[in-house]
Amino acid sequence: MSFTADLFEPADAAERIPLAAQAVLLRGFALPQAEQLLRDIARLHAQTPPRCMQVPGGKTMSVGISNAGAAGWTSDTRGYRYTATDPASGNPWPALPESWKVLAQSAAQAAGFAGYEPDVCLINEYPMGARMGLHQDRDERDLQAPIVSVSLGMSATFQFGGLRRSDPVQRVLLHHGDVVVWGGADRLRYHGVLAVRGEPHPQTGARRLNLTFRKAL
Ligand code: MD3
Ligand code: FE
Repeated sequence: MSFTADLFEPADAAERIPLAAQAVLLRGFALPQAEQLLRDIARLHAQTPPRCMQVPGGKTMSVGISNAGAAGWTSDTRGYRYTATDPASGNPWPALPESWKVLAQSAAQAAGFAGYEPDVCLINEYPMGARMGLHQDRDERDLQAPIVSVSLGMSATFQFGGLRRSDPVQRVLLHHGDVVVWGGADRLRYHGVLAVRGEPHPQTGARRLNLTFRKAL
């Protein structure tokens, strides 16, 4: 390949790191949009602030969750569900910004999933020390459609295992601007995030933010 061809390589041909048969890490894929995404998140958080939700066991999550889209993921002591409004305020969740949908669709396309139509985006906020225990995402109606995850701010160690909680886990460090796409059988892998630690990030301070796009309805 010539020198000029290298310089003008399309961004989505950048770094593709396979994690599993149908899961791929697109290193830095969202970097060009990162500052705009952070401005959008601040605007959405002003309408529906992130909240540490209770879970059926009675514990409270350390991750603050908000949502954008036609529905949002919520939890309380009675269980998990998607709701059209934020139970804390009664307000509808803000619309999924069109530019976010385009980003999720182009990442899905780059990972080999054509025709992706996400309708929901969870906005997870991890203050320093927050973590997410191993779990499966199975509250969505369509478990075939991929999940697209965008990491922003502080880096974190992502953990993914197999289809059983007891399966061995692999660890991968996710950085600002990284995108991961999970589809097919890999969509139901157990996964989680280790406690966020280290230096604050210049653009988010002592926080990590994560967007997960789903086709939930
Ligand atoms: C692998 N969020 O919101 S995103 C979640 O970084 C969640 O906030 C994590 O797990 C976060 O449910 C991880 C990456 C991710 C999302 C969904 C998956 C990985 C996945 C579904 C199946 C397998
Ligand atoms: Fe998850």
